[in-house]
Amino acid sequence: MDDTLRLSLLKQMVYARRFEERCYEAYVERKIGGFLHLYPGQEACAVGVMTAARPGHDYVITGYRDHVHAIACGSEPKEVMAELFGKATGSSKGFGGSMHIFDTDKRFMGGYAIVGGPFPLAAGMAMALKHQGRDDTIAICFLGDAANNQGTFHETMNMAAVWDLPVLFVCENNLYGIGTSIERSTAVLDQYKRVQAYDIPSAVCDGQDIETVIAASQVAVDHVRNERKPYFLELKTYRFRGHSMSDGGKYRTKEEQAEWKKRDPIRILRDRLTASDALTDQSYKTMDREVMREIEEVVVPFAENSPEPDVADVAKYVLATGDPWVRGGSV
Ligand SMILES: Cc1ncc(C[n+]2csc(CCOP(=O)(O)OP(=O)(O)O)c2C)c(N)n1
Ligand SMILES: [Mg+2]
Repeated sequence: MDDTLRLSLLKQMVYARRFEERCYEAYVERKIGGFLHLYPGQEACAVGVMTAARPGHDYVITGYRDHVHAIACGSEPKEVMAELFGKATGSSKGFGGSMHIFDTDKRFMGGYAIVGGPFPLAAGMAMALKHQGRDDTIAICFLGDAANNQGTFHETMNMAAVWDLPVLFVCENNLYGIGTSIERSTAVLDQYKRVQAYDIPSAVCDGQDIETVIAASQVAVDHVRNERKPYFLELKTYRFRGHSMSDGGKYRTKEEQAEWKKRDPIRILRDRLTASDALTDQSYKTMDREVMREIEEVVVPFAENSPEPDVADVAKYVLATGDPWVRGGSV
C-alpha cells in the first residue's frame, strides 16, 4: 500500500474519531437526544471494509452504531450530524435519529435498533440483486458479535447458503454485547467458525490494523462479487467508550481497556507512517486540526442552524402496507 492511500485512510479514521467525540459533547450539551452508540476504537472496521468494497455502489446495512458506516458509504457528515440533532436536513429528515441513519442515494440502507434484524434484510437485498441480474453489485451486512446469538443469524446463514446470495457478513467482534462479555454469552468464541455449520467460507483478522482489514476484506468482497455466494468476515476489535451514553462501564477492567488502547487503529497506522517518514508529529497535528476545523465550522453549524422537521410530516415517510385497518381496504 502506498503512503498516499495510507494518509487518506488515517485522515478518514481521524475524521470518524473526531466526529464521534463531537457527538458525545453534543449529547452532553443536550443537542442530541435518544440513544447514542459511539464508534471510537472500531474505525478500521467500517473504513477498511468500505475501502475494499465500492462505496455508493454496494448496498450496506448495519445496526445502531451506524454513523461511521454511513459516512464510509459516502453520506455527507453534516447530514448525519443534522440527523443526530433531529433536524429536517438530516439524512432521515430528522425522524430517525442516531440509530436510523439512512441514505438511499449512497445505498446505505440503514442503521437498525433491533439486534440481528439486519441479517435477513441483507439477505433480501442480495436476493433482489440476484433476481435483477445485477452481478457487479453485492450486499454488505455489518453487525456485532452478540447479534450472532439471535435466531435471525442462523436462519439467514442457512438461506444465504441454500440460495447462493451475494452477501458479505462482517462481524465486528468487540467482545461485548452491552455489559455482557462474549465468554458469558456465547459458546463458540471465534465467530468465523459458526458459519462453517452452513458451509459459508469465512475468515478472521485483526480489526485494529486497517491494512490487515483491507487485505482480508478484499478477499471477502471479491469472493462475493465474483462467485455470487455469501462470505463471513470476523474482525477482532474493541470499543473504547461504553455501549451507549447510559453505560456505567463497570464490566471491563482498567487493565483490559489499557491493553486495547495500545492497539488504537489510529495509533497503529500513524506509527507506521511515521516510521516510513511519510508523517511527522507536526503534519499529524495539521491533519487533525483540519478535521476538527471542518467539524466545528461546517458540520456542527449546519446541524445547529437547520430547521426542525414539520410535525405535519410525522407520518409522511412511514410505510404502512398490507394492514387493512390502516388502509381501509383489503390486501
Ligand atoms: C432484538 C433485540 N434484543 C435486545 C436488544 C437490546 N440490545 C441493544 S444492543 C445489544 C447488544 C448487541 O451487541 P453486539 O451485537 O455485540 O453489538 P455492539 O453493540 O457490541 O456493537 C442488545 C442486547 C435489542 N436492541 N434488540
Ligand atoms: Mg459487540
